[in-house]
Amino acid sequence: MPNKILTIAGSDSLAGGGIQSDLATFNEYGYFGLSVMTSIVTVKSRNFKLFPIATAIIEEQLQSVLAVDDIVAIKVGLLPTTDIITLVTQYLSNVHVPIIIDPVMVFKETTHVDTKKLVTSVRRQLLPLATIVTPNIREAQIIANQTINTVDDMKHAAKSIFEFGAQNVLVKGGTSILGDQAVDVLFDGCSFQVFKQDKIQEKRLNHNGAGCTLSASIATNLGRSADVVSAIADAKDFVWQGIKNGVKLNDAFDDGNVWQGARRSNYETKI
Ligand code: PXL
Repeated sequence: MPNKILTIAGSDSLAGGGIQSDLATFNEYGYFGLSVMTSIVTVKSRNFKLFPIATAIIEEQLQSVLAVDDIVAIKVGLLPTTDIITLVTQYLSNVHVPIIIDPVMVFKETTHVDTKKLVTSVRRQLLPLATIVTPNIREAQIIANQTINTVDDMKHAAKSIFEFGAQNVLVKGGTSILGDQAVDVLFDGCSFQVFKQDKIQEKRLNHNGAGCTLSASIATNLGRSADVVSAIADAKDFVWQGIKNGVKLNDAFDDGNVWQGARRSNYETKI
């Protein structure tokens, strides 16, 4: 019987990120994925819309999934309002499995999300629940209240974010930090671990959903009791292959989606 794992996140109908990417990732790792939908995101060319789901409906979903036995890990993605953050925090405060918080506040597709209101709730309510929190550079800047241009800045931010109560902080550099390498920085309260990978040098990058997929993959690895460093190293390989073999949508989008099936498919073509 497959292990059960849960995502609490938004819907991305284009399926690069959000619930769709999480469930696809869970499936690739042999897990049975449950989900609580917090919002619906739609993207039409450059037009990005976010529709929060009513808290009463989210609460029904939480009660339903949390009655399930033996869930091995929980991933939390987009929680678009402070009320939704408060609700989810209440339900997760008595849970004793790894909780992976992806503090989704900034989207590649838009700048129109009011992060000022959300950041206090993220810091005070969500971060103390986190086995690991995985902000991208822009989210790390907001949570740590500093600018980030270098790997040293990433380390400084990771330390500040740790102070809000997460057990581990992974600041994801992605393509944002200058240089040929994509660098991520982990801080576990004692020391830093720097992860480096060659940047994929392509004009059109199929990387929508990279962050969601990474944290979903980390969740599956922590769910089978991997240590945090190997959980991240494996997740980074999973996402790198997903970008390298990603999915173009159409000519209106510069970027396409990560493909969660890439590693399996690459493996299958080799044997
Ligand atoms: O990848 C960030 C993200 C997270 N959650 C949802 C999304 C997106 C990006 O579009 O739609 C629901």
